[in-house]
Amino acid sequence: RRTDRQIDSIQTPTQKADYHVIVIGAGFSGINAGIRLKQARITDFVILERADDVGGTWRDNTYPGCACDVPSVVYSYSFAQRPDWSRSFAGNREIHQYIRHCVEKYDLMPWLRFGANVQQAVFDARVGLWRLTLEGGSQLTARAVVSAVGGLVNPAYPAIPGLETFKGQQFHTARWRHDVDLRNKRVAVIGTGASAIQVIPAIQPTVSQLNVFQRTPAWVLPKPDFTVAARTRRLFARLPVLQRAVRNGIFAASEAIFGPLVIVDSPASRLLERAAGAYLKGQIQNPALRRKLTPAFHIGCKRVLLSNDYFPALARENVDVITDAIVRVTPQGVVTADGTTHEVDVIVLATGFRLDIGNAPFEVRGLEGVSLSDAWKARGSKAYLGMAVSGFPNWFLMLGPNTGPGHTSVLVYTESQASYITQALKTLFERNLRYLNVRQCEQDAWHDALQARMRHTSWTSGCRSWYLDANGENHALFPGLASEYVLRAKTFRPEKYDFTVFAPVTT
Ligand code: N01
Repeated sequence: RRTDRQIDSIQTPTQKADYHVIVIGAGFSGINAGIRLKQARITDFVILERADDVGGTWRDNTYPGCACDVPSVVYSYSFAQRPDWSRSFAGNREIHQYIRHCVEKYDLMPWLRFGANVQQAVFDARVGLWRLTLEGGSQLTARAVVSAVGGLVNPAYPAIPGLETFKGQQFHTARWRHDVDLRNKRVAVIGTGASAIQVIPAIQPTVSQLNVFQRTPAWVLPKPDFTVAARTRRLFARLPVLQRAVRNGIFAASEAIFGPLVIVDSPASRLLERAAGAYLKGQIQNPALRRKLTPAFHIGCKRVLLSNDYFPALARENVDVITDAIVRVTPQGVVTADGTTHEVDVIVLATGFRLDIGNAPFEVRGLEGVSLSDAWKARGSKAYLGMAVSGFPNWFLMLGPNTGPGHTSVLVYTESQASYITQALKTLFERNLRYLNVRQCEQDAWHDALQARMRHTSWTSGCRSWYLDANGENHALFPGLASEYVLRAKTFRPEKYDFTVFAPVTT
């Protein structure tokens, strides 16, 4: 048995063309997959990243105030705890640094290929190989692909008439323009979701006027965010078991407190709704503003937001919360349904992302040339355990359909998936199979059971959110506790798959 040090010393040239495994994406999921593959001694792999750095969403989102709304000890790999988080809820820079630190710690750099933008992936069933084409024309092959491309990557730009005619600066929160000086500017923020509630308090003291365009108010709860004392950090460094206990405690609490939010109108969710209502009342004294900020849907239907400084920022004199619908944008500003033109210098689009759960932003063709997008358009986004799609052998998704968390850390899911996929790949290679193709009946049974449960969840209880597709179906989140998912995906069960062994190739 080789030691970790020996495994780490195996170097893989990233410029070669043929691999056992190609991982696409170097965010939290892809890096997790890389670490697991090395630990399983599957070293003939590469992680392709279209950008020039690791970090995924934590590389791309750099807006002022950007931080995680999940506690740092849970929003980090369970196997790579960092004892010295500066805050209980880390900011984006610290999380990005953490991902880079993990790349160093697990010596993944030699396995990373940057600027590698996949354009197409086609399965060649005859030889059991995925053939990938990169931007620029390079061709790569792999026996298996782990698609870790992320779900909330591509900004959603609103279709507001005249937006392009605006003469000031405009940009999306996920593409923050740090060269635009907001000091003493009149700024419009469109949207009041998780990104907006972090940006608004961060820029409010700087700008002269802030117009917040709110279409739907969100339920907000206080965030137990604090600086971690140096003494606590030293204690965690000396006693990792203590930090693990804290982590497990927070995870269990999030399952217990927020998990019942999954079930529509449960006693626990009614209690939380009352707590959020009381919090709003305590924070906003002005009754008219409070009315504007009171949601008209059950808590949990949209993401519950955590913030200590959002409501106080909205109550400041230089902030207006505008609830009249936006009808168009002119060169001068934003026009609302009441006929007012709100003149501004800068428009910040905090309008969220185009959900691409599990679907790669490039063409994927499986058995008989079927395209993944077409298959999902025709039959809905289905994947067994959110990872394996029938007809797309040896193609594994991370954070695929219905494996997003509604209430806890997404990393609980990615860790579980990295482990499952590694088990599947070991089976593939050790038995020298041509391919593993999940059985259609298993995929359908998994999907149908989840969708049946989905009907009783808060997410389908009558609000608009990015969780729902055009048909009102939720293919984004897992309708249960994270611990249930972890249990279900714990062991790779070959009987769920059709095996195809290598047969002599006839020409
Ligand atoms: O995006 P959102 P987000 N006119 O879709 C409004 C993760 N995240 O970037 O609610 C006017 O939630 C839209 O209005 P409505 C997290 O998973 C995590 O804020 O649809 N308004 C809404 O208010 C989160 O859930 C962290 O009526 C328009 C807002 O824009 C996900 O990312 C931090 C509009 C979009 O809200 C997305 O969050 C940040 C239009 N045409 C984000 N179009 C963490 O801390 C949209 N809106 C981990």
